[in-house]
Amino acid sequence: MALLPILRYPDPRLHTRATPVSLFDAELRQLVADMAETMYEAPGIGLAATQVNVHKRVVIIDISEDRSDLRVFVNPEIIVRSGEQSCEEGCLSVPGVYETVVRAENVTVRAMNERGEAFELEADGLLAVCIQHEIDHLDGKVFIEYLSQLKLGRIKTRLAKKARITA
Ligand code: GNR
Ligand code: NI
Repeated sequence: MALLPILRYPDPRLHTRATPVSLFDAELRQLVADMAETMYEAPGIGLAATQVNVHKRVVIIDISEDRSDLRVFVNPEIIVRSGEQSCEEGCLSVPGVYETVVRAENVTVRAMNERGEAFELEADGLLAVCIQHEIDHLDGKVFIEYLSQLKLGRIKTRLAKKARITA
């Protein structure tokens, strides 16, 4: 197991479009194990491989209170979406920034687990938000890019100042 470094916005590598997984091998299972360790340590409720600079379509999510319900989504695709919800989101790649994003309330996702077995899952609420947030990462999109140009500009300025202090 290993903790992986998490890319921070505005790292341009966060805008990479991840490629589908075709090999369900030991290397993939090691990636999932390392991502889980990294997510739990952060701590976060989701992590996309993009955030640890691996540009494969792999997402993990655990929204349970006691961190006992790890879900793995390889090559995830949203096949049905409906409704609308607003959620204050955060992101391990944009630490300290929390902003409301409007997304679908219900999604049906089709994916595979780390052994290559296909499944479908219907989700709502926070799980649905998280699935959409993570698949966005695989497509190179970070949640703050849904905000107005004005808000995004202010966040960029704030992050640049913080980066100068911590550098
Ligand atoms: O830990 C996380 N919390 C969170 C809260 C609201 C909406 C989405 C998220 S995902 C985030 C972890 C992360 O950055 N995943 O990409
Ligand atoms: Ni994120």
